Amino acid sequence: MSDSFDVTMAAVGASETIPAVDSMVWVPGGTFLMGSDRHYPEEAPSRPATVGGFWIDSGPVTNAEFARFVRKTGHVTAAEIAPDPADYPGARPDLLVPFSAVFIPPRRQVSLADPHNWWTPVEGADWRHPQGPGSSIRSKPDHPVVHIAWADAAAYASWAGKQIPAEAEWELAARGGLDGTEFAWGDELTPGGQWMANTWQGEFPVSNTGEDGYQGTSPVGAYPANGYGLSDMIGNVWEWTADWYRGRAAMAHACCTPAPDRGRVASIDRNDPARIPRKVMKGGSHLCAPNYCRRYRPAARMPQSVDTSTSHLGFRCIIRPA
Ligand SMILES: [Ca+2]
Ligand SMILES: [Cu+2]
Repeated sequence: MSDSFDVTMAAVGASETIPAVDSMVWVPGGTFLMGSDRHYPEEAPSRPATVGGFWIDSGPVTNAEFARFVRKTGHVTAAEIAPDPADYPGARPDLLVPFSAVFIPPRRQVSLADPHNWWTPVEGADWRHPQGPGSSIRSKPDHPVVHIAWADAAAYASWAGKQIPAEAEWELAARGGLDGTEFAWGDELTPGGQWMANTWQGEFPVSNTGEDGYQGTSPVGAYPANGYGLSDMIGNVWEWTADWYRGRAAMAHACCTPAPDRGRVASIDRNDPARIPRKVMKGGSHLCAPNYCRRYRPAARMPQSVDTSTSHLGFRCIIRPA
């Protein structure tokens, strides 16, 4: 991608701060069919959307890339900071500690109606300790960074001279040039029996067979790239987009997400959590399972509170031409 490299440099003019800029890919703009009428209500209606062309990271930001950002800037992520009581009226003080939401599989089958059955707020879980204290990313430099709240993704993007994609940009990129198909690679989940993305096989949330090769996150690029040469748009980790979530109030059912947001966890009354605005996240994750959450598709979308970080949510960046 040598020409995108050159133009990218001209567009931002700060080459030494851009990690892995040569791994960005040009996505031609155009009009495409966004959303789907065949799945969950929050994806409907399908409608034409038009976006301009842009460069996009060929994969989600990895642990190694995020580590470089933290080394250079001293950035401290939201998951490492105790929530400010002023932001969470009615919160129990003992719950206002640094934490992040970790997927912990229940030992027995549980009600699928309550995501608290598998999302656990873990004190000390953060991007360096994805499963909590004692865990590490030492063997995962090429895995997508996780436990990233909106502000962390935005800070990284701004440091890199990039932006977080709008939902329409993200979805156009994910479709890889295939307009109107179910998946990023066509209309079959496993063409020729091949797994095309890191999702969940088995009965969520108890049995994770790892038939696709990975039970948790996977190295970026472990699965075939889409038609634009983009890796892991689908599965592995959800990705932040810049759009505020405006959808129907009720979704089809709770998915593998939303993870409990900080306000909801900390609030004494779970029905009256702190009102934290929500952004759209896209792509599904390694937790999306056919029996529960078929969100391993470009059209799929979920709201996520901006203050919330989880073990299956990361991000990638774009650059819009000047
Ligand atoms: Ca998997
Ligand atoms: Cu899911």
